[in-house]
Amino acid sequence: MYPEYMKESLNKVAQTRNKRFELAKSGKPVYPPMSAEEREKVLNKFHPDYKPEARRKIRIGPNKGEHLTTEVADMLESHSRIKTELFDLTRPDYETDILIIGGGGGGCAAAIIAKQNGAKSIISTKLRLGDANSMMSQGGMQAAVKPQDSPTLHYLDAIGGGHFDNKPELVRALTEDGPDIVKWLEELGVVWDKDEEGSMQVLHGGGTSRKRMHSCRDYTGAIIMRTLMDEVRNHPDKITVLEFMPTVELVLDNKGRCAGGILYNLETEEYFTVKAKATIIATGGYGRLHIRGYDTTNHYGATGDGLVIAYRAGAKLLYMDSVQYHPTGSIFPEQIAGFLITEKIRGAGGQPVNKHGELFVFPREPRDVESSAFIKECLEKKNGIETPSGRLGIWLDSPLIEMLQGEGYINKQFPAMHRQFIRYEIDITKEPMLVYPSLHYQNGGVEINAKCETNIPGLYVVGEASGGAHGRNRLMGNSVLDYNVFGRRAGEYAAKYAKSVKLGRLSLKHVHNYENELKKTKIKTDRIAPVLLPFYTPEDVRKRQLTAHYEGTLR
Ligand code: MEZ
Repeated sequence: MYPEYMKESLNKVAQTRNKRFELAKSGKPVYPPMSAEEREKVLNKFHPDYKPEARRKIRIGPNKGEHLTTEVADMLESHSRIKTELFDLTRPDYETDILIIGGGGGGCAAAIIAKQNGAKSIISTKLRLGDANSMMSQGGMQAAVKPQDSPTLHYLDAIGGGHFDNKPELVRALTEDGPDIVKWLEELGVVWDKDEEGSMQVLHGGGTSRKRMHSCRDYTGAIIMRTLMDEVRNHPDKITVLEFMPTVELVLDNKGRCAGGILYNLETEEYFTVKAKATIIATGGYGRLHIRGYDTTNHYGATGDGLVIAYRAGAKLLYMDSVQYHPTGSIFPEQIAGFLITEKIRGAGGQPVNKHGELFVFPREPRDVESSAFIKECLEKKNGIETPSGRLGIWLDSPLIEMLQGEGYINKQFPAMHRQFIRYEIDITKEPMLVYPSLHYQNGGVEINAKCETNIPGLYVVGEASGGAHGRNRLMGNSVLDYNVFGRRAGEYAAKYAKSVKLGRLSLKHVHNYENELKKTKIKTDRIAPVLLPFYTPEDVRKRQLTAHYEGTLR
């Protein structure tokens, strides 16, 4: 229930609703989209990435000298969790064709396709299979399947949204594989939203020129993830899943090829060695680093682990200076601060309005621009709504959707969101939600090509852990597509590579060298990474993770 003092502002939103409804219904633009110059201006002044302290030079490793997001540079300039001299790599605990690091959508898609290509894999996952951002995506997946659309138009939208910084070959792979992914997922068991004639239901997202967002109500990620997990679990002879066993370092061979990893059992505190002909990193992003102190929409395990181990092994990173803030994270009730309020709400006609009930921005600008406009409205224009703890937010007018799409639409299309707010005595069919930008996505990552190969032979990266497909700003629904497209590609190419490679002597020399580089550069830090768990993990659990560096035992 909203506090009494918000009622005056809520009344203003209700008073302007009819007029906003008439305009939206007329088909005329409800608010003019910004020009390129206006976008640039609002980004420069208000986007968190553009603050001088948001980036700093990294002093070691393959990207040495480049400016990275400050928290990412701090995480990369860190000590390993392991003492390399303790490991006997001549007798690995496991041997397999492919080690897949990460049990989210990308990892599962890779394992399924690797199996079809005759390869056995081990999935090493920090939490349970499916505990990932893939499970949490709500609004949908972009793919150009309609007659008025095409992969070329999808390509142009993605490139424009990414500020023309995207790697063209990756955008091409993303958009051209899109229609196939819709079909593949449906064949595996995903039940897409369809209209009464049985055609795919599609909606707009921010920055899209055509409606191409495919959804499963507002739990698209959960449906896709569960389907992929079922498929993985159906093949225990070919896919082994090791839960609560994150990979904490990669292993290379004497020719610099990736040859597996060191896994750490979070429950028993034992280390295990895995020898693999090829390795795929699918560890997702870093939202739980809470860059610039922002709340996050991300899963508890999103601590950027894959970036650290790849970087220490010599993998080059791309666009690690760019963070995505989703415009509509929940800001009230404060128990769910940061939670995702899907962009599908705006795709269905929901509007962001200020404390006077005024629409102040085109509702579907690309995410970085929309977020910056919200921050400006709150901080510069002083038109935000204050929460009881002094945070500021913008109304997201959901009752307007019921007027535009018909009564019952919210309950049908957003059942999870509807229920979520009912718990706090807020009925979003009648009252708006209060939102503010929330850290949502890591735009950059390990540099890959369209086969998901990195600069380290035998190391493949997919999904949010990779960089380049989305340039410096991803559009909605392209990440669900991304982990499916590149997960499948990595599974195929890694399986083919695994058939021909003959590994040499295994080594952790790169970890040792990295420690030496820290010393030589006089970097003094007590940071240990991969981080594995966020900093607010309960003290007793956290302490165990930190001391594992010294106390972890070998099997
Ligand atoms: O692609 C996303 O980030 C997504 C689908 C999020 C959402 O707003 O629902």
